[in-house]
Formats: sequence, C-alpha cells, structure tokens
Amino acid sequence: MSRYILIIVALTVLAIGWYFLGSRPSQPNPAPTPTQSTEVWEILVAITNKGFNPKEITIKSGEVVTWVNEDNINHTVNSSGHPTHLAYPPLNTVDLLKPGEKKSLIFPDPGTYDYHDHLNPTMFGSITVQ
Ligand SMILES: [Cu+2]
Repeated sequence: MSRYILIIVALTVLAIGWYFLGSRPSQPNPAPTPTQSTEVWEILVAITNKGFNPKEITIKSGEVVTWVNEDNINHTVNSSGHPTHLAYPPLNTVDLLKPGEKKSLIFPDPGTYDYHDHLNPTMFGSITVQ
C-alpha cells in the first residue's frame, strides 16, 4: 500500500514540476539586436622618454589616434618636416602635450603621415591610413 502512496507522491511532484517548467517562458527575452554601430576605433600612442610607442601604426580611414604624454616633460606632435611642419598641417593641431595630457586627431583620408616631437626632434612617428 505504501508503495502506491510513494508512486502517487512521485507523480504529483512530477506534475507540479512539469506545470512550473511549462509555465515558464521557454526562452528568455532575446538580447536587443545592436543598432548600427557608431563606434570609432581610437588608437593610443604613448609618448615616453624613449619616444612614441608604437612608433609606426597602420589604421583605417576615419579612425582616431590619441597621443598620451606619459613622460614628465612637455612633448609635441607636429607634422614632418621639421621645422616648417607643412607635410600634413592637421597634425599641428595636436601640438603641445603637457605631462599626463592627451589629444586626438581623426584621419579621414588614406595616406602616410609622418610626425615628430618638435621639442625633441629625434623622436618621430608615422601613421599609415589605409
Ligand atoms: Cu619640428
């Protein structure tokens, strides 16, 4: 007799479990689909007492380069050539970076853009925009 009670209890537990499982939504709400991406890649170039790091980078057009002065003296980012800085004038808008400061520039057009630190003209770098 007790065996039948056990079976009934077991079936009841199964039925209740089935009910709660069945009443749950079968799938969680789907994650929202990402909207059209407006992200812009920002490439970091550190300025240390050893120069620009990385010294040469390759990016895609429309990407942003951010220089961060990690040294404890002033540095600049200026277009080649020294001292006229005429090769790519937009680079001269970056110009002076005090210790800890960072500045960015977007590169909309493919090409190779050489720059240097006007205060330390042995420090130079290059950006290739594809
Ligand atoms: Cu210069």
